[in-house]
Amino acid sequence: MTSALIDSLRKGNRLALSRILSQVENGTDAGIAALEELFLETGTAHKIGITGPPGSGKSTLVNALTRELRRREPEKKVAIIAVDPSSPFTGGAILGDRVRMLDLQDDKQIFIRSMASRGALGGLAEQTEALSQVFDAAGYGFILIETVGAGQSEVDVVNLAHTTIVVDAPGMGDDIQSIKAGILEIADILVVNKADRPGADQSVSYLKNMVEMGYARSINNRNHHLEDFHENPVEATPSADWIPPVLKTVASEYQGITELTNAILTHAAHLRQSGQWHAKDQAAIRTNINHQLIAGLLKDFHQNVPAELVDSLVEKAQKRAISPNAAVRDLLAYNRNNTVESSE
Ligand SMILES: Nc1nc2c(ncn2[C@@H]2O[C@H](COP(=O)(O)OP(=O)(O)O)[C@@H](O)[C@H]2O)c(=O)[nH]1
Ligand SMILES: [Mg+2]
Repeated sequence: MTSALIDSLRKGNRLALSRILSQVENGTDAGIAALEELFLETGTAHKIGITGPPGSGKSTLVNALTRELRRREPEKKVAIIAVDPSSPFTGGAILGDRVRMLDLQDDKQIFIRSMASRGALGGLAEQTEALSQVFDAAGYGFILIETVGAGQSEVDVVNLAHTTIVVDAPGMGDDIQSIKAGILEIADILVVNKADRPGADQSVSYLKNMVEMGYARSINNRNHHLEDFHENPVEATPSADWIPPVLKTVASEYQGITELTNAILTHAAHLRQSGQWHAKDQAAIRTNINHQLIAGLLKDFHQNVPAELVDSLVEKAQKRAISPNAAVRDLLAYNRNNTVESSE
């Protein structure tokens, strides 16, 4: 049954796609099986993360960008994943998003999916990555991921993207302070949206300064590691050879969208030429495997080691009779000596 569903997805059936996305999101057996099969057909989509403070205009920008990407590369389908962990609405999207996204709904080569839950696949990043893989296998050439730039989980989400766009707007509270330093560092493209508002030019120069400072820093780091840079060009090439452009947009008026699209497509070409596309893909896969490995090892561990033993060592450590470090050593030794042999 699932296999028929997967075939429908391959043929472009939107209902099948929607059902598989739900299965994957809910972590059902069918969803996990589908993902295993579909992963082998992934690797072509350009994943683009859009992050920034609430109200900076991310959804409006995604809307405009989607239209422009469809116009520029009509053979490519566009998927939008709206990640909003704080949204109380089932399905994630706030009403404003839904309304604005309406003008995209006539185009059957565009698919919008909201995600509010952390779901069965662990963190938000894992969940987003799993949905991206389904879209990728379903032949979506661009996957736009909108997330509120609030914390580590959002950084994790956009780290899985090939291109990260950080959006800010002038006059938002303490202005640029609203962008967290950690978020700035992961930006491939910076956008000052709402450029129709006063203060846009100051925001642009501030961000340009930040970029220059960051660029100088990474150049220093690169010289520091010149040896491994030579030994392993792909792994060690920092993105220092890409200077994040700072662009102005008025998303609600479709202004600056052509330039932003140019920057996105140029960044993709840069990633491919420099070998970083390959490196990013590999890093994302490694992260994915590591996460699953940790979960699997822990599960094995708890099957091998009685909970009472763990409890008794916790108590000993609490009495300061042993250190946590010694407790772990004992537990790992027990696990090693009592591992149930897998039948070959
Ligand atoms: N003046 C102005 N308003 C904008 C612009 N872009 C978006 N908006 C408005 O800003 C509000 C928040 O936009 P939204 O896309 O929902 O922001 P998000 O929370 O970052 O997704 C909405 O009322 C938009 O219509 C812009 O370039 N200029
Ligand atoms: Mg939004």
